[in-house]
Amino acid sequence: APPPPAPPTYFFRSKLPDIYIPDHLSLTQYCLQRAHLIADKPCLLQGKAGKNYTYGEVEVYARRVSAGLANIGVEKGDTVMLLLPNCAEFVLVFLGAAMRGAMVTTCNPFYTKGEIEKQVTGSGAKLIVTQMACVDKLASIVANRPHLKVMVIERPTSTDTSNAGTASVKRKHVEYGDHVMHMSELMEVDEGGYPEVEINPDDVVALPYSSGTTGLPKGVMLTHRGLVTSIAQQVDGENPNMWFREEDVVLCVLPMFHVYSLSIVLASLRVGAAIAIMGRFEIGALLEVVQRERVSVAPLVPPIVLALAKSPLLASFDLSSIRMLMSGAAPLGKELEDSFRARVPHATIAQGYGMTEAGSVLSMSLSFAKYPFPVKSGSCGTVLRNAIVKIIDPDTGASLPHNKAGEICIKGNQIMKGYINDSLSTSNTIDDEGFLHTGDIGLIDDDEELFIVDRVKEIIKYKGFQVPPAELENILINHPLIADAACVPQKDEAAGEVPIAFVVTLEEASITEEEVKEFVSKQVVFYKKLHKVIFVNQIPKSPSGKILRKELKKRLEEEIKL
Ligand code: 4UW
Repeated sequence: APPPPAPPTYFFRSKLPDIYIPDHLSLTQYCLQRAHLIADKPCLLQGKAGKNYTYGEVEVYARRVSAGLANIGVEKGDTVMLLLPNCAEFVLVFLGAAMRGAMVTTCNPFYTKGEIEKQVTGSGAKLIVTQMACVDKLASIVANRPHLKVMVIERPTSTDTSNAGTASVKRKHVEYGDHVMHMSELMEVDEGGYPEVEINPDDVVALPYSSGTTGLPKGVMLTHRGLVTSIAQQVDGENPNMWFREEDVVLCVLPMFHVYSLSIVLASLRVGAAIAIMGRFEIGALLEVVQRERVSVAPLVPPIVLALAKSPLLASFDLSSIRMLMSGAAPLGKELEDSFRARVPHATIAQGYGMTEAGSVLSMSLSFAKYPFPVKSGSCGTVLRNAIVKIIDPDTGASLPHNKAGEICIKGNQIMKGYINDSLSTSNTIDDEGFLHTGDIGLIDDDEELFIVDRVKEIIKYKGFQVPPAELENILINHPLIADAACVPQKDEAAGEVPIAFVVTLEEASITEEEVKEFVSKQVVFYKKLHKVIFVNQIPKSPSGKILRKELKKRLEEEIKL
C-alpha cells in the first residue's frame, strides 16, 4: 500500500510582498545610514531633563563612545551593561558599543543587587554604565570582580550648574577606587582616534534578558543582522508595515532596557524621526511632553492605555499631533481598545506583538502601514514581511490552518541566535526547521490577522514586565521554613497580571503570609513582589517533577470565588 500522505503544513505570511533588507550592514551603519543627510535635525529630545542631540551630534558621540571604549580596554566581543533609566546617554552608549563590536546587555536600574549580579555574571559584563543612584548597589558586585568597571553618566542639570555633580562623582571615586569612572571618558575623546571595527552581521550586538517559555532569565543573543532585519521589516520598503516618517516625533516613555522600546528607538533612528525621551511614566508629564514636543507616534503598553483612557487630564491637553498609538507587550482588552479610540478619535490605535527572543516584533497592525488595510479591534496585527509563521497544536505538534488556535511559531533572520551559554534552552525554543516557539496561543483569521488567545508558557506579565515564576520559586525555597513553592499569575485590572505564590511550609513551621511576602520583596524589583500567598500541603507535579501550573491556576480561580 502507498504510504499515507504527509500531513499538510500551513504557513502564514504578510499580505505585503517581501522586501530587500541590507543585512550586510552593521546595526549602526544601518540605523545611521541617513544621519549625515539630516545632521541638523533633532534626534534625541530630553526637555528639561537634559541636553538635546541632533542627528549629527548623535553620530559624532557614538563614534566618540566607540573610541572611548577602546581607550578603556573594551574590545570587540566584550559585554557592556547599560543599567540606566531612559536618557540620551543610553542611546549614545548603545550605538557606540555597537560600533565597537561589543555586546550590550540591558538591565533594569530598579533591580536589586541580587538581580543585577546574576545578569553581570551571566553576561560576562566588563563595564557597567549607570547613574549615581545605582553605584552603592554595585559596590559589592564590583568588589569581587577586579576587572569590572563602573561608569556614571551624571551631568549637572540645567538648574544646577554648580559642580555638585562632579564633586560627588569624585567622592565615589575615592570610595570605590578606580572602578568608578565618569562618562566624559567616553564623550570627550577624539572620535577619529580609532579605525572602524570590522563587524560580521552574525556578531551579537544586543543581549537583553528574558526567561522565554520557561525557567530563569537568560541572555538573548540578537545579532546585527537580526536587528537590521527586524527594523527593516517594520519601517523599510515601498509600503512600510509601520510607517514612521522623518517628520515624526516618537514618544519614548517605555524603558529602553526592554526590547519593545529599544526596537522603537532603533526604528526611529532609521527613519530620522525625533525621539522624545521620558525618564519615567507619569500621566501628567506624559501629556505635557505630547503637547510640548508635538508627539505624533506613541508606543504604549496596556496599563498606560488604561491610565490614559481613564484620565480626566486628557481633555486639558492638545493631543492633536498624535497620529499613531500603538500597544504591545501584553494583551489589550477589546473594550479598552475601543474606549481609548473614542477618546483619541483622530489617531490610529492598534497593536503589535513582540517577544524578546523573536528579536523582537512578530506581527504589527497593517493599519499602521503607509497604505493601510482595514483591521479588527483586538487583533495583534499581521506577521511581518520576510518572515513565516506556523501555528501548531501544542499537544501533537500538527500544523494548523486559518482560524484554528495553537502555538505561534516564527521563522526569519530577525529571531535570536540563541540564549548565551545555554544551548539546551536554545534547542528547546528553536526547532530543527528554525522556527522559534513562542509559548503563546493564537490564531490567524481569513484576513491574515493574528489574535492571541492564551499563553502556555510560565511567564507572568506585570504591566508588560516579565516576572519569571522560576526566579520567585528559587527565592522561596531558599527560605529556611519553606519546603516547596510555585508561582502563577493572577488577573489584575491595572497590571494585567500579578504574581502570587502557593507555598508548602516545613512541618510545624509557623510563618505568615506577610513574612513570606516580605522575604521575597527584599530580593526583587517592585513588580516581582508577591500579591498573595496561599499555603498548601503539596505542589501538584507531573511524574517528571514539572509543576502543574494549570491546576494551580484553577485552584486560584476557585479560591477567588470563595
Ligand atoms: N498581546 C498579548 C500583545 C503582546 C503580548 C507581547 O517581554 P517580552 O519578551 O517582549 C515583549 C515585546 C514587545 C514588543 C516589542 C517590539 C514592538 O515593536 C512591539 O510593538 C508593540 C512590542 O513584550 O514578552 C513577550 C510576551 O509578551 C506577550 C506575549 O506573551 C509574548 O510572548 N505579548 N505583545 N500585543 N500579549
